[in-house]
Parts: sequence; C-alpha cells; structure tokens
Amino acid sequence: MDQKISFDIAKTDGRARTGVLKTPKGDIRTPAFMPVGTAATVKAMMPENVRATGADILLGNTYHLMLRPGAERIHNLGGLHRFMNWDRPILTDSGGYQVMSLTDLRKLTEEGVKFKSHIDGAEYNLTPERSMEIQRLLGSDIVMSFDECTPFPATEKQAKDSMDLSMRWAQRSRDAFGDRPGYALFGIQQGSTFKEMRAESADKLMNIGFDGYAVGGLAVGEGQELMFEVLDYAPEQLPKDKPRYLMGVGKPDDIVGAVQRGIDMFDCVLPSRSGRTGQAQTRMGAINLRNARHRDDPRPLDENCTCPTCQNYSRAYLHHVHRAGEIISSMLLTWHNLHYYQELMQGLRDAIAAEQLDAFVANFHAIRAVGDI
Ligand code: PRF
Ligand code: ZN
Repeated sequence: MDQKISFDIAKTDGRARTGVLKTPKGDIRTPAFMPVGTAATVKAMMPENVRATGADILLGNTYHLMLRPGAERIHNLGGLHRFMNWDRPILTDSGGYQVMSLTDLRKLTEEGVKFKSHIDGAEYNLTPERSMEIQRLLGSDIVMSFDECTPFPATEKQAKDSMDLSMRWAQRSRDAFGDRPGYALFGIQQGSTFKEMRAESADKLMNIGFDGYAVGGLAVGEGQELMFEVLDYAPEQLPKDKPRYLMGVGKPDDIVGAVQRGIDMFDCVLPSRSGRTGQAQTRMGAINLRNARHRDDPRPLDENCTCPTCQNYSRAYLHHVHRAGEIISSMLLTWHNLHYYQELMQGLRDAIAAEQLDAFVANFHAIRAVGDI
C-alpha cells in the first residue's frame, strides 16, 4: 500500500495524450472525466452504478464536507471512501473556489478565507494548512492545493495579485501536505487570460514541485473561444510527464477541444445536474425532455446508446416522469448522461491511441451539426 502514484503516457496524437494515472486504489484512464460527488454522493446514482458508467475516479468537495457532516466525523467513520461506499480513487477540490462562489459573507486575507456557512451561518476559517488537513482526514487520493480562482474579467494588476497569492498558498499547501506515499498533491495554475502570467504561474508551481498540475481560472464566463485561446499555450507551459487537469470543464465540445490541446482530466456538474433538470446530453447535442414534442415518442434518447435508460425506456416515458416530478427521472437521465460522457472519453482515448483524433473530432462535430431528428 506504500505504492507511489505514477503517470504513464501510452500514446500521443498532436498535442493530445492518452495513458494511465496509477494509484493504489486503481487506475485512472486518461483523458478522464470525473463525475462530481460534492456531498459524498453523485446525486441520484448508487456508487456501483457510477462505476458501471465507466468512471475510474470521483470528485469530492472540501467546502461542502467540512460544513456537513464535518471532516473529523468522516475521518472517525473510516474516511470518505468507506463513508460513501466508493473504493476507487477520489480527488477533492480544496474549498476556496466553492467559498467564493457559494457564500456572500466572506473575507479573503493573506492567511486564507473567513466565511459563514451557507447552511447555518456558522463561522469558519479555511487556510492552505486547514484545507490540506481536511483533505487528509477525508482520505482523498488526489489533493488539490488551496488557491483563489481569479474572477473574470480581471485587470492585469488584479490577475497578478491574485496569481501571486495563489502561488504563496501553493507553497504553503506543499509544505502542509508533506510526504504521503500513495497520495498525490496537484498545483493549480492561475493567471487569467494573460500568457506571460500563466507562464510565471507554471514556473512557480514547477519549482515547488507537484504530482500533477491543474489549469484553474477558466470556464468562469470568458467563453469557449477565449478559453481555447488560453489552452493553446497553458498546457504546454506545464510538465509534459505529469497529468494536466482542467477544473470545472465542461460541455462535451469543451472537453473535446481541451483534449486536443493537451488536457488529461476533467470534472463538471453538467451531466449530473442537467439530468435533474430534464436535459439529456447525447451525440446529437442536448435534448430537453420537458418539451411536449417527446410526449408520444416511443424511441429511446439515442438509438445507439447502450446505457440502461436507452435500452429500456422511451422518450415518452422520460418526458412523463420528468413532468410528474418522479425521482426516477433524475436517476435515468443522470445514468444516461454519465454514460454518454464516459463513452465520449473512451472514444477520445481510443482515437488518440490509434492516432485518429482529427477524424474522431470531425465526426463528433458532424453528428452534432445534424442534430436530433
Ligand atoms: N480552482 C479551484 N477549483 C476550481 C477552479 C479553480 O480555478 C475552477 C475554475 N473553473 C473550477 N473549480 N480550486
Ligand atoms: Zn443512453
């Protein structure tokens, strides 16, 4: 169990890579999509069903779990894996991003962030040191360093001050994490949409030394075109031989474009959250089951999908249970959406391995251009 975490790139195609991130709790095939399990559950899914969709790793959140049920409690109950019945790898986000996006009463200082819980108003202090402690108590396999996600848009001065703070926090995260064989610590690059600042952030992180590197501060309202512009240089500023994780991304076409630009890991609430609002993510694009056009439609969501939802249920049924507010609506749509995402990742991995990524991407866009007929 003292096994190290290693990253083996098996094949590249252009800037894209496919490989395996090996951990004591199991292999993570890359490019990888991590379903979001914020509150120690991927909403509407049993863990064995999440695995059945093809997920190798889940994402958990420091912020939510420290508030409820509490990191010490989860630790005393045997850690997050035991608590939620998921024995494969878990990556946890460090909390700062969620504090800034989910609380309005907060104060950011050099030390960290002071804030009031969005649940009961209780006061908390989150610092790089406390974030590392919480993620250790949870038993997270991949720990994220504590950072500030620079809001968009930002002036050059705002972006620089924010990035410098994140880099000081990255050093404190590294120092507090210490040496923990079998567990990984990832640094997070910031620098907004400024190329030189992204390079400076990457250099600072590489000097500290991390097991993997995230591109943070994107998908914050800048739009796909500007995000891809940043991804045209940001991944190459980071070490070639370590995993690169694009935080909080994204829609299927965002993921495809980011893989082409050298990203290895993703997380996003879209497939799980949109399932609960009646949206299906498919090869043809998003389908809204709320729409009355599905009322009498006996076809599955996607004739070519092998998920249990598409094998057993019509669009008419999905429309009905969604409109009726039935719990199974969330279950069936989330399962299909996560299956679709994992199948997309498998398609990307296979295409890179065969050096056929350009053809795969052309076909991906051609099917979406036709749309749902
Ligand atoms: N930092 C952290 N978590 C994040 C982000 C970030 O920049 C983003 C950016 N989209 C999502 N989640 N720690
Ligand atoms: Zn399906």
